[in-house]
Amino acid sequence: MKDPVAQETAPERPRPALVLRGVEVFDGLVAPAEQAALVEDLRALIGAAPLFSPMTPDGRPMRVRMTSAGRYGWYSDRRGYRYAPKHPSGGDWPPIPARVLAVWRQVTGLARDPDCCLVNFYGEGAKMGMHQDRDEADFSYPVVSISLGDDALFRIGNPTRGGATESVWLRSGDVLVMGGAARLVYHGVDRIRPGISALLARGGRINLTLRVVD
Ligand SMILES: O=C(O)CCC(=O)C(=O)O
Repeated sequence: MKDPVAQETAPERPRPALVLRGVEVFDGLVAPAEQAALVEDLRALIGAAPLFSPMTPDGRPMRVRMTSAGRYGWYSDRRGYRYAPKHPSGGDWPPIPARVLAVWRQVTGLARDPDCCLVNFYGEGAKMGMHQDRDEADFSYPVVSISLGDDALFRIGNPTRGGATESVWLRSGDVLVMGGAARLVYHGVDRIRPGISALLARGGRINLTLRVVD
């Protein structure tokens, strides 16, 4: 028998504005005032766990600067890509801000919270090559990504490398979910459109990527 109270109180999952190759895009899900509050949360987060430029396993510095929050942070050096329990300075990663967790819960409806919030900072000229997110133990959990600041041209490919791709411009406040059959699609950021947004005082783009790790 249906529980009428549960029906009335269950939060409604928003509808994506666009589904591209199974990747859901929620346009402007984070309202401007909430984006500004998130930037304040991130200012404190980056104060506690400063941005750094990881090395790729073949020894090149990544163009995107990064830090993380949560039980794990994402890290890369000559030893490869992996999750690390500590910031490279040796300190703990700060907790994931409540406002960020609220977005995860809204779009996933999951009781399980993410273990890692990767913070990617894109200055002018920064980009991220096509890759799969596959360092996590259980691919049944989606990946959720929040865009803040300047626009980014996000490219979506296939579950295997190569083949045709399609792109979408992500704007400040957009939220993207890669789940189900789209959990392992190759994706990347070709470029940002600098100076489009006034959200970040010195310009640029911040992307928050949320994942369940283990
Ligand atoms: O910046 C983005 O929108 C994507 C980030 C991403 O793909 C990643 O961190 O793995």
